[in-house]
Amino acid sequence: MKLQNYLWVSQEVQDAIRENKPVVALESTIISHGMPYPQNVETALRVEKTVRDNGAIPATIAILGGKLCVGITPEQIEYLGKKGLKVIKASRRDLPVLLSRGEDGATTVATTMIAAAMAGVRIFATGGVGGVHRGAETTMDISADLEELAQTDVTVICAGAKSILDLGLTLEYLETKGVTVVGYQTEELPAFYCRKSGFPVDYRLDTPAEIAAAVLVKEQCELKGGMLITNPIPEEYAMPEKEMDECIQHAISIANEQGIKGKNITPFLLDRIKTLTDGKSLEANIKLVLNNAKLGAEIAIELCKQRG
Ligand code: PSU
Ligand code: MN
Repeated sequence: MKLQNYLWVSQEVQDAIRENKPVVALESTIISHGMPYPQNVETALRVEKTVRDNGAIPATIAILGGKLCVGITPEQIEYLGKKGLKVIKASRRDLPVLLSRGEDGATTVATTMIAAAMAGVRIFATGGVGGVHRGAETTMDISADLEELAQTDVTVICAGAKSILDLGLTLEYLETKGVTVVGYQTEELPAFYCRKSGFPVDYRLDTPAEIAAAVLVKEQCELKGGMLITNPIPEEYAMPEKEMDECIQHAISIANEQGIKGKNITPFLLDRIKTLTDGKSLEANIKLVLNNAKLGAEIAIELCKQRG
């Protein structure tokens, strides 16, 4: 199959998939564009360790030399982290040209899902997913992550969506596309830095086993598309809602003034929010990613058990 020309899967991940062992996919845009160096590399390695400590195998995904690589090395993580914003942030539309030219790219949620699905990895943990941006009724800025959730069979564990997005419209979009939004031990969609958003999720599920059971049904019925598991940031690391709202508003107005658009908007806002919160948002971001990695491992383990 020609696909093999464009897909590379580490031996460890290949063996795990064949033997029905738990694997958790991890993205690389969060490394290159989501956090500054060196915290980005430290976090990516800690996330991998968290997955392992909880009994699963991590598979960090990136595009290197024109291949979708599933299960990259710590050296490759360091390379992407150091290069930072100079790496191309690669969503679905970037794949044809990057792969044909043999280039590198950091995978977003969308492209990480694509590569994970190609490799047979069904569980993916990250920080936040893209969504419908505020003002999308005029800008049409809707992340390709949502379309990917509509069509690619990978379950994504995240801490909800940041209120740099229009959370209500994001939920409506997901509903239209048939994507189940689960709250892990919560009825309310978490808002990334904060545990609450005021918007209800579709279903509250309280254990990794219940989540795995739902994932398994999707697999067995061959229902296409992903599922979104939203996991609130641990109480002790959550940021005050009012302060966050103000920061986000402020960051968005700076972005508008400077005319930041398209794929640059999310990295720009993350960086601004970090400055406006004195680095506290970065600390919260790291903690919630680690928390998601743990839940991802637990769900992956349950899924393997239930597959039998
Ligand atoms: N949200 C975050 N951190 C991130 C991203 C989103 O808190 O790093 C990244 C993810 O890789 C996500 C992408 O898939 O941004 C969405 O970008 P866009 O809205 O341009 O599709
Ligand atoms: Mn966008």
